[in-house]
Amino acid sequence: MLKMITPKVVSIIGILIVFLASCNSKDNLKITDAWIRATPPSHNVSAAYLTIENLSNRSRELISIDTPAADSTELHIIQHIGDVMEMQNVKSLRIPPRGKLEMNPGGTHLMLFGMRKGLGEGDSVVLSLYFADNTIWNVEARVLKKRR
Ligand SMILES: [Cu+2]
Repeated sequence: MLKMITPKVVSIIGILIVFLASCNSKDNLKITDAWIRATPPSHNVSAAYLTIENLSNRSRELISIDTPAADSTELHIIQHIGDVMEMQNVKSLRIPPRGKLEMNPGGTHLMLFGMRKGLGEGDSVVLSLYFADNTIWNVEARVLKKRR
C-alpha cells in the first residue's frame, strides 16, 4: 500500500536539499588578491600569489594549478634551513577548516616556469586552481611589479 507523503516528510526532504546545497564546496572558498609578478620577455620564471579562505568545516587541499601563461607550475613553500631560506616544491597545500592560506613573496607561492611571453603591469592572467575534491576554480590574476 502506498503511503501518502505527509507535509512532515516533505519538509525533511526540503531540509535535506538545503543541506546538500550547502555542502557544495564551490561556495565554501573565497579566493582573493590574486596577482602575478611582471616579467620581461627574457625572463623564464615568475610567481603568482593569492589568498584562499576556507569557509567550510572541512579541510581543503590545493593540488595543482594551471595557466596559459606558463609551460609548467609548482606549489612552493619556503623552508628556513639555518639562516638560509629555500623554496621547496610540495604536492599540495592544505587550507584548514575555517582557515586561510595567504601567499606572498617570501612565503608560500605558485611557481611558474617557461613563461610564454613577457607580462607587463596591467595585464591579467587566468589561473586554474585544482583541489583534491575535484573542484576547479578559475581566477584572474593581475600582473604587478610588486604587491600593492
Ligand atoms: Cu618558488
